[in-house]
Amino acid sequence: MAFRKDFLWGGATAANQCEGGYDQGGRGLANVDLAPTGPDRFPVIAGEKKMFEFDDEHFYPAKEAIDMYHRYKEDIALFGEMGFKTYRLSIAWSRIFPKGDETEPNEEGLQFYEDLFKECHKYGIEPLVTITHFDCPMHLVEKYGAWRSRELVGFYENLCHVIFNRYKGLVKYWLTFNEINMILHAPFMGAGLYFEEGENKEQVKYQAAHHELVASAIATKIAHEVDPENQVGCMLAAGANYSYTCKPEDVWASRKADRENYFFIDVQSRGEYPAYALKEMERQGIEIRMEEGDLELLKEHTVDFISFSYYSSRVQSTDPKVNEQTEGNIFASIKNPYLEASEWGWQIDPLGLRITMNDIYDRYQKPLFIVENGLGAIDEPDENGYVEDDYRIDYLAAHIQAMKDAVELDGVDLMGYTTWGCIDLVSAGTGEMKKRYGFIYVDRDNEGNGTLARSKKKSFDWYKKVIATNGEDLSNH
Ligand code: P53
Repeated sequence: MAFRKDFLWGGATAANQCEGGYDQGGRGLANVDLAPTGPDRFPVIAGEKKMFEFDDEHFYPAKEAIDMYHRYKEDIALFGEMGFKTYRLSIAWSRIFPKGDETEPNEEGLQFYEDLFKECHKYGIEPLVTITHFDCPMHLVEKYGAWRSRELVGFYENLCHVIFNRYKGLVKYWLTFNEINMILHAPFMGAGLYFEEGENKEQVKYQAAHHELVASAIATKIAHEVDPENQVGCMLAAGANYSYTCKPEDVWASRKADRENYFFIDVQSRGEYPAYALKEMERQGIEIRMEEGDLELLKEHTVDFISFSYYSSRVQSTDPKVNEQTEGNIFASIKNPYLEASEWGWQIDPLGLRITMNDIYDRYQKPLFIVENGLGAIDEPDENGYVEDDYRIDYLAAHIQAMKDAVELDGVDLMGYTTWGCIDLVSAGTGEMKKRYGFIYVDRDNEGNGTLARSKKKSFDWYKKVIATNGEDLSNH
């Protein structure tokens, strides 16, 4: 048997992409609510276009999303039917602290997640909780400039105190920041950063990153103090960088691109700013303001496991003639001529998952957890909402096989696997509903029309079988 007996199979979602109910239960407004669909989405999530309130010209898909706020019981029952061992979800910070800087939490928000976690346990599903999945209360954005301000560390610490105590015994797996490296690529979505004219963006991003890294270490400390059973992970948007050729300059460029992302995990897992990053910051004139005790916190409270998302590998080249890019503006890279791509231009590379797992395991030697993987595709349901999604089954089977190889043939220690968007939800990159990842179809379109009814796709029963056989049977029949 390749996988551990207690291997954590499941699926993953994020609050802002599925809950909706953006103004219900006392919830405050968050950065993620204000990302519209359409051409303005990228400038907004990149912190280039200011959108601090809703306007009439745009559609904001997170407001209602797939209404999981009201339908979570039905959805968790379906996860239970598939045999999920775990369900990765995120807490919406602004449900617990609507403004972010209050001293007392919002009881209604706390109760909502308590009920949800209890619902999971009814089906033997262990919640895996992302403390922040791209969300930051808008009040913190407007009053403090979000994570550029040191004060956010204290507000995050309060949040952690409250949730670790309240959910003790209900939750034991925690992730501090979803795709912490996203701060470099989509800083408003990743960390609430909006840039003012003339600001040194790199300086702001790395200062904000320092605050998140310290906050992550403090969260790990508190989690362990509140309950020694708690296990805390970091979370990286992963995907190995390949060199386009064997030209040493290309190889070096791909190493540098890897380091840009590993930087965060180097701090969270090894507990120190890596030498290469200190040198690079020095060259770029970036100065990180630290407080006394920061370096000790980072060193003493490293993560228990490394989690990551994997959708694709990436390619680097130094040759200006090699410039054909993949689609997708957040993580665009050079096109790999050996790979096929999804309808959204994300290149499909199962072996790249095995390579990425080995890279990460070699580097940190801690248990790994794949907390996102999957295919965003256009589904065509029949009149009963059934989708024959063999393309999704093929994608997942190939990636699970690669992950099996990493475990069985390479000895990588893997705790679990949660596919992204186990139920169709709003795309983070584009805001579309049309880009679907789920085993469960949701009747809703890009403009917000539809009944929100849930129905099983072909992949539903397939994944159920994969889980029942602990990954031994990946066949599609
Ligand atoms: P969507 C880009 C590249 C890698 C991971 O993405 C990314 C993104 C954002 O587009 O984000 C993660 O929805 C993220 C999820 C997101 C998922 O990947 O654009 O953690 O919130 O939905 C898939 O297809």
